Amino acid sequence: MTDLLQRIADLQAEARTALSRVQTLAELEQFRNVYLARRGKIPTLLRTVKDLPSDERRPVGAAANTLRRGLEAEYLAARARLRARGVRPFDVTVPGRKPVLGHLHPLTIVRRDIEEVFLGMGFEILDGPEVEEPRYNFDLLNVPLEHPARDLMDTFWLTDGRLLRTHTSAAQARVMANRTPPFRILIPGRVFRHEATDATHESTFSQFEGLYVDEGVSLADLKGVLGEALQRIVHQRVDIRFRPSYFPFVEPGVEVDISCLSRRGSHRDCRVCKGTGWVEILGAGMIHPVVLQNVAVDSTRYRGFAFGGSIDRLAMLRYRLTDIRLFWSGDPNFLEQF
Ligand code: FA5
Repeated sequence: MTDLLQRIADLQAEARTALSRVQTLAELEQFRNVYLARRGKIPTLLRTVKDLPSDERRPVGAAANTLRRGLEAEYLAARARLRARGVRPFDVTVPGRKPVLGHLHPLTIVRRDIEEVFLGMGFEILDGPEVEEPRYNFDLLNVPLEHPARDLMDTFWLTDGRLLRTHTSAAQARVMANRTPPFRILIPGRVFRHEATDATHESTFSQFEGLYVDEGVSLADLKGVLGEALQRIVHQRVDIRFRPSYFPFVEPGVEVDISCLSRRGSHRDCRVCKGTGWVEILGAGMIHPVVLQNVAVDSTRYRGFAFGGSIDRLAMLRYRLTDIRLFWSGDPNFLEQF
């Protein structure tokens, strides 16, 4: 037993000498590895205590434990000392650290630009709720319950019978019901569709809805206003194409495409225009007389046009992006580029 107690005393002397030579935190860690870590000399010694005859176990175990606790305390004190030494006094001549500044999301930049362009054309900017009643999303827009056009959209339904609006057109009836013509209104906002995503489709995206109601408004006004506005929003010369289309709340209806900007020359493998050279940006048309009657606008006197476009797709064209899903990816490498 005296042999073992002597070994413990020797180990203590050895460890103290080693600790007194430590100059840096790295050396201190080395010390801990040699003496105190799980495979270090002291825990290894402690593990042998259980194999000793019972009368030796207690005194040897007590001595080894006292050694371990003492060295651990010395190790912690040495660590605190070395760390404190690493702290330099405050140096007023060191250049300050530049704080990272936040910035607007690209969709916000483009939404504000769209608002700016339409404000310049005499439009008023309004808002509508994202959680909507089917009445505004469908019924008042001439899309009754059993109408197959409801299948045109995949809807996120809430358990209380309401829904996440599938288009900003949901706000049309809300705002028109509270106005007397003439009026020009723009309603930007988020919309939600329960559909598979790809390079040009998201389940959450942003639209801007426009309404222009006055006496004598015609399809020519629609073409003029949209043609001018889109050029200004995309910030460059683009070709614009109007195609006949169908929406139950307009008659006639059109879809508007912009020439694809994501590639110069060949669009053969382009994910944005899928080889066609055109990107669909919005749906539009002359407001259906039934919709005007639904909101108590005299459809014999007033006519109007409406349009609903994708802010995300305009932003894709503006910044030449090839995947709409980047906007909501939350990827800082993407967002820092704006
Ligand atoms: C509508 O949402 C109609 N409310 C537009 C409208 C308003 C027509 C007023 C007539 C009068 P549509 O589902 O086609 O229509 O969507 C409008 C535009 O949003 C499309 O042209 C397209 O550019 C964009 N879009 C449609 N689905 C998605 C999607 N999943 N992700 C991103 N953009 C989309």
